[in-house]
Amino acid sequence: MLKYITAGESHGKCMIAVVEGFPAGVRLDVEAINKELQRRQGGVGRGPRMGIEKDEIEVLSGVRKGMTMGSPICMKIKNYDSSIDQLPELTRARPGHADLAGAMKYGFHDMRNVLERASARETAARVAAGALAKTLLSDFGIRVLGYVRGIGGVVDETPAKDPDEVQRLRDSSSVFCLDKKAEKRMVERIKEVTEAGDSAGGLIEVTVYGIPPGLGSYTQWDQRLDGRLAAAVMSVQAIKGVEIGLGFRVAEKLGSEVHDCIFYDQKSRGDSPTGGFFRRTDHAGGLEGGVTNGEPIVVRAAMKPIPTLRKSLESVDLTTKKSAPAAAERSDVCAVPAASVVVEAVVSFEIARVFVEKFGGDSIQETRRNLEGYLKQVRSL
Ligand code: EPS
Repeated sequence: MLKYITAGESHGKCMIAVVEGFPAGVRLDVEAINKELQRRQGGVGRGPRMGIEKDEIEVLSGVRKGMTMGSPICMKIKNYDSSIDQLPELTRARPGHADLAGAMKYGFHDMRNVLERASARETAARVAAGALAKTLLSDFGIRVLGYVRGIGGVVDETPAKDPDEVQRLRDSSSVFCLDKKAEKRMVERIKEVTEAGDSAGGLIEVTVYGIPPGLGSYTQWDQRLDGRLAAAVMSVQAIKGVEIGLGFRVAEKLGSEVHDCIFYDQKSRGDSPTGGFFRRTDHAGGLEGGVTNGEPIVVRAAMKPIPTLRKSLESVDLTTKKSAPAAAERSDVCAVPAASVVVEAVVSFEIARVFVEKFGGDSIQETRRNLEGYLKQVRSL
């Protein structure tokens, strides 16, 4: 089974991602992975730390002569700020951060022991694992694109139809959204929030293009792909809500407005991965019964504002038990653009996972053979 774990503290020596069960025979594209890591470091609203770090991977195992061998792939990202042992104690918990909950759980008095691992620095390792998964998916024509839909109440609902266009627009935006006017307003909003000593959250969307039907399963609760994707996305630091397709908007609409009518085109039967079946809308976000239906998967995530505020919130000092303003550490004001790269990465990994579960993943040749046989079966329905 394809899986990954991460290790490393925010100001420790490095971040690590170990990916297990990755097929043999894939060329490991270090440049493509580093490009994703650099994207994660960017976007308006990031704090001074990103000027210190230069995220790039060093591959420690699982690859020979540039090719994966089926063995665990260990990727290391060096931390340039590795001051963990010199940093002062943190005793004034930040509301919204893992500080207090973590201190109660582990019995720590110094909450730095919590924040070092709870920190979103860990997402650098997740992006490395997700970018690796994306190299596998791209071999099968599957594209995963994450972009920003909103920051601090400024919303961008530009349709995301064509993947080339989405990528072009996103990559030319300083906040990774699709509309120039919205970008300007989002940047202004981040500026206002920064001046006010506050922080801002936002909305992220990820679309998976070119996904074959039949991934995931309705036969058991933990095999439903919608649930698996929601868990993967919800596990990203600061994500408080996940939607698939219309998501929460289905609650106020009628059945005739929500469900995607089914059409069939005899002519495209031979070349479409769905054997000629298609939809004109994608309100289901590509998933029905927890199974892909061949339409693009659309996942949305709501990110809360960063808990570290220059204008500190009310809290309590763990040592004195007296009221005290929360600790104000160096931090980002808005990391929604960065989080869009992370959400894209975790969605990519989950899609790659379900893909090799269905088609086999000892080697890429095996995966390809099984996919081709399966698509033949779909076309003969
Ligand atoms: C974070 C606090 C900041 C962010 C960090 C997440 O770090 P520092 O305290 O070192 O300034 O920059 O994010 C990253 C380091 C990163 O790579 O994304 C936190 O407390 O969660």
